[in-house]
Amino acid sequence: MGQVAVPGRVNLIGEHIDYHDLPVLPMALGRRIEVDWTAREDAWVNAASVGFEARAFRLEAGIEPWEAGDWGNYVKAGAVAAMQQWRLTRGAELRVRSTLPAAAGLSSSTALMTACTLALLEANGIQARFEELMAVLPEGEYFVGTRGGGMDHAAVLASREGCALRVEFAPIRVEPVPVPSGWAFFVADSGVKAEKSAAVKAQYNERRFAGQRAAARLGFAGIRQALEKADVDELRRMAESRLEAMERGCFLHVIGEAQRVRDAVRAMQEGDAQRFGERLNESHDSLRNLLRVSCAELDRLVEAAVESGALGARLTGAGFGGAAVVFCLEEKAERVAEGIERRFYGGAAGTRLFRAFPSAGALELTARAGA
Ligand code: NG1
Repeated sequence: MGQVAVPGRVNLIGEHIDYHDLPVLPMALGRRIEVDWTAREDAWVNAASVGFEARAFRLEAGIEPWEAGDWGNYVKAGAVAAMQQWRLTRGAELRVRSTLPAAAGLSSSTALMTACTLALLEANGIQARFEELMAVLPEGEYFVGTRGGGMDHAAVLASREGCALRVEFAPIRVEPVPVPSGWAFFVADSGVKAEKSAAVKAQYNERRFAGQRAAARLGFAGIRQALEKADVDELRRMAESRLEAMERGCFLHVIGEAQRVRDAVRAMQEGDAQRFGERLNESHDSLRNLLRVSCAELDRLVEAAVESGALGARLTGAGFGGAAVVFCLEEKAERVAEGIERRFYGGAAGTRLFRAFPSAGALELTARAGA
């Protein structure tokens, strides 16, 4: 018997660039998914979660997903990911609990999948290292249909309390960046569900492939390689003259966002709140105008936050609904929250607006539990 806990995450900056292997800056939340596990003698996995129908399957080669949108697919995805790298001989009883809202851009699906992977590994007596997990988890998510990047898995596993996490890809490398005291973050739900298992999936994948095609058309192996080989202004000129609208928008967003992440990390290290906020605002503009993944409600929410005294605000996660991340100084936090409630929610926001404190990832939580 045992328990694993995997938090959700909020991405501070670096949106839709992880799948181009460019660095991002998320942080883990205090809200999490917990899975109690009991190992079984046979290969069956029985998964239960309050409010959902129980699911059961066997650990064997060629596991097939249930219908699209079925919560059990994340449990299967967790199992499939683990089986890529390790031999699992025992199934488990899994009981899932969550304080993390679903489809709000907070990585609840990644947290669930990752928690199931960790629970099944523990039930089999296997201790996995971060790099080993990162080699299978992002790909495992493809089981539910999203060709995502590795940001969410890295953030929910390796975040440290009090820090944001700078994540580099290929090879994977993480660096905790302490959040200066006096800085405050909120997560605000737009109320528009961003169900990645449904129609949004195709739109997300389309952005990814358009970016790759853009790089290829300009003669580069990828956007990261383009940034390594050419200067940004030169790339902008090439994009303007040689790419059609969709590819151009995706390409320009990605190269701009990569620069903003670099500057935002420096601003955080230097405690420059004004500059950090500006990069967040620019990121939202780019997601809305170039990548086109925002929606009217998210735009209104971001505007309400800035009008209420936030230094920066932007949609967070894949977009198409979900949540915004709001950044302000601690001394203004109460006023900003009140302003957002009045301007956007038209009264008390309830659970739709909450403070996001930089929290520990699953690995730190496990280490603490074992200490
Ligand atoms: P969300 O939708 O917030 O889980 C998705 C991807 C990320 C990243 C962001 C956009 C998955 C599991 N997550 O995040 O890797 O690409 O969109 O920055 O695919």
